[in-house]
Amino acid sequence: SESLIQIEQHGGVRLLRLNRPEALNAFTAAMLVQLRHALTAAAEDGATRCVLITGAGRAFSAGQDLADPLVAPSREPGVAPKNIGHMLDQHYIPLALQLRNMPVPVVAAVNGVAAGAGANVALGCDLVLAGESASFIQAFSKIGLLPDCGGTWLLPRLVGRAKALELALLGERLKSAEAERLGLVSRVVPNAELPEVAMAVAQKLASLPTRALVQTRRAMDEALHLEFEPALRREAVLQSQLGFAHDYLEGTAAFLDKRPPAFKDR
Ligand code: T3D
Repeated sequence: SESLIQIEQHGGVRLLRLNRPEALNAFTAAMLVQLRHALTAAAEDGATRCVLITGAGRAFSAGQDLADPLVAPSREPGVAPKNIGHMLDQHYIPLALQLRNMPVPVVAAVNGVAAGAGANVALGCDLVLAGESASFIQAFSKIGLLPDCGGTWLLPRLVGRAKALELALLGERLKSAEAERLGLVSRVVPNAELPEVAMAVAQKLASLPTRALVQTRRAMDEALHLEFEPALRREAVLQSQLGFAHDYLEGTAAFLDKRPPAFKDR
C-alpha cells in the first residue's frame, strides 16, 4: 500500500510529507506509527541534519481521523465509549516528545489547514513556516475535547493565556497572517514559494552546527521553568560541553581563516 508518510532526502535535509490527501492528512493510528518510525530513522541517520515536515495536497493535517474505528465513538446504544486516552498514551504523547527531543532541528512547512492534533504537531516543531492560505484551528472544543498533543502547554507559552484560551475555547480558524502576528509562526510566504523557502531554511539549518542548535532548544525549554540565575548556570554547563566539541574549534578557525565552516557534530 502507498506510504502514509512520504520520505525524501535532499542533502542533509530529510523531508517527511504527511500523505493522506483525500482525508486532509488526518492521522490514523497506522499513519502515526509511520510518522514516528520516520522520525526515529531520521534521528538515527548521521547524514540527516534537519527534518522538514509538510503535507501532501491542500492541507497540512486535519488532526485525528475522526472516522478511525480505534477512536470513533460507536453510535450503537449500550456500547461502552472507547478510551481515547489510549490513543494519546500510545501515539500522540510519544510523537510530541519525539519532536521536542529530536537530535536535529525540525521545521514545519504548513501548506494548508492544520487542525486539532495537526495544528499542535506543527506548533511543536522548532520553526514553523506557513503558506499565505494556511490556517490553524484548535478544533477540539467543538467536538467536546481539549487541546492535546501539547496544545494546553504550547499555546499559553506561545501567545499568552488570554489568546490561548480564546483559540482553544472558540476553536475558530486562525489565518496564517494572524498566526504570524501572534508569534505562532515564524514566517508566512506565498503558497507557491513555500516548498522552496522551507527547503532553503531547512538546508541552512542543516549547514549550521547541529549540536549547538539542539542544545539551544534544550536550554530554552529548560529555562522556561528555571529562575534567572539557575538558567545562567545551565547555559554555562551546556556551553562548556559545546566548547570542547569539534564545531566550536571549526567555527572559530573558519572565522579567523575567512573560509566557510564545515560542521559535523550531532
Ligand atoms: O480521538 C482521539 O484519539 C483524541 C485525539 C484527538 C486529537 C484531535 O486532533 S481532535 C480534532 C480532530 N480534527 C477535527 O476536528 C477537524 C475536522 N475537520 C474539519 O473541521 C475540516 O475538515 C477542516 C476545517 C479541517 C477543513 O475543512 P474543509 O471544508 O476545507 O474540508 P472538508 O470538506 O471538511 O474535508 C475534506 C475531506 O477530509 C472530507 O472527506 P470527504 O467528504 O471528501 O470524503 C472530510 O470528511 C475529511 N476530513 C477532514 N478532517 C477529517 C476528515 N476525515 C476524518 N477525520 C478528520 N479529522
